[in-house]
Amino acid sequence: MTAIVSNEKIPNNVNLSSDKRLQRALEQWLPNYLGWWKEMGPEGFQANDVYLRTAISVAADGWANFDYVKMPDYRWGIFLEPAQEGRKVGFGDHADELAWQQVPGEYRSMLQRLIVTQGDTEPASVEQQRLLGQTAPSLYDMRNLFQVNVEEGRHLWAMVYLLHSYFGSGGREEAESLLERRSGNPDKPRILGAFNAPMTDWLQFFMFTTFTDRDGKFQLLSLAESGFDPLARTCRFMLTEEAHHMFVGESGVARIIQRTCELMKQHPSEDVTKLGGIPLDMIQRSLNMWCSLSFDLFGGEISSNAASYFASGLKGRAYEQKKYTDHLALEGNVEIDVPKDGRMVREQIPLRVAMNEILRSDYRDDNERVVRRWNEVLEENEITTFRFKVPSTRFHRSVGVYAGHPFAPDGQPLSAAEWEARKAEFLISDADLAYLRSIMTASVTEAGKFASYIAPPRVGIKGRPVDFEYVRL
Ligand code: BYC
Ligand code: FE
Ligand code: FE
Repeated sequence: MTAIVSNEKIPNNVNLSSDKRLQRALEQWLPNYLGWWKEMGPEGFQANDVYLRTAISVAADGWANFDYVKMPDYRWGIFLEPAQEGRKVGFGDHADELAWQQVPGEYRSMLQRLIVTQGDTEPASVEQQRLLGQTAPSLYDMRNLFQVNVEEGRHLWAMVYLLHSYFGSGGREEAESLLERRSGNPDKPRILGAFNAPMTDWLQFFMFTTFTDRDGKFQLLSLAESGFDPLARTCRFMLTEEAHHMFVGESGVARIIQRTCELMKQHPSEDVTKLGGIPLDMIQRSLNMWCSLSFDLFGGEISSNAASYFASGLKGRAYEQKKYTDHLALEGNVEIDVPKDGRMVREQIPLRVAMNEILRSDYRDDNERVVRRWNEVLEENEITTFRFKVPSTRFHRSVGVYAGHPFAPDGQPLSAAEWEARKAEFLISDADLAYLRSIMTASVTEAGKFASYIAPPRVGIKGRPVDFEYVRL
């Protein structure tokens, strides 16, 4: 195992050329992947040069390679973190046994299902974002979108490598299906809810990369603990890419907030929509939408699936080794409020069955930190009349114990009639989306220029100036 990535047709650090059958199988999957990318990847920009980073090594400085690339020529590859000698299963019923280098037979279908679910989200997000290049607020932002897109494509490769290597013909079939489902298509939808939701504009894109990519962070953290070693190592490398996706989202929203504040100060009596800005309450409604859709991605609060994943050593908690001492989780409970007969009843959920809730709760804390930083932008601009808030995990849920029970963003129960009457106050509405479309009709293509609703970033990419030509049109 080396940290350096080979220069083969499929770049890799897994010594792919030593396994000719696997190499051939992946080389056969490659044109199908490229077919999918050309059909469902960024529409209209396949022939343009984009200033992208490509991984050339899994070492900490492995991201040093920045250059112009046409997206279909991006070197999608297979990169695993180096193996740790003698690594043990870190939790569950097999704790302290040697980590598995092959799929444990009894857990085959469970493990395959986890990998397929993870893999399915990656192309789904590319599909959701495929038209956004046509309305980018700047070349800098357009480049960031494409960087995220090619890396999500690589995440698909990461999961397809596992399916092809370890799951035989069943795995190969699943790898094909990953290219056949389509985000939002009622006949062949993507597996998880949020990955079928439309993403029609850049505010939704920045919220998605803030909140939904952050679900990616937490799911990858828990799979990085897996006793199935190839999965753990794959996910650890994916996490390095995920950090950039969340940066794109968080900084994108921060720049929109900054711009809104500037417009509010320049014209204190004006509605910012008259000036082409995005009102703070509209930003909050988009936050509420993507944060709640993303809470659903953690699954039910009470989940026997999650208990099985933990018991079998396949999926741990985030930072399982670093943060916990009891890796069996056979004792103790998590308390949650469950709606029953019109009121909330406090229930004790045994730890293993509550694993989804534990991960969601860590995720929620991370969201709180992000929203605090967005509020600092308001503070720096001396805006005292508004603060952003993370909605309650009860709010707008379609999965788990709160599904079908209306709650306000602060967690207060509502009647069905109150929900209907106030929905447009809580969640991004058709009217909001129509307004956003009206201020995002075309891309801003002059280097260094930015759309009316967003402030420029403080610095460019990899030492390049903000007015660098990040995409050659
Ligand atoms: N939508 O026991 P339950 C990323 C299903 S994001 C639709 O409550 P479980 C990325 C569930 O499948 C990270 N269905 O949940 C981000 C089950 O179905 P069955 C993606 C849902 O199984 C941005 C039933 O409901 N990675 O990487 O413990 C851009 C009851 O399930 C949903 C992963 O998700 C939903 N939201 O947990 C690009 C990791 N939630 O059995 C990429 C792998 C639940 O009744 N996946 N269901 O047919 C998992 O670990 C688990 O499958 C889940 C669900 C956490 C998603
Ligand atoms: Fe991803
Ligand atoms: Fe991502």
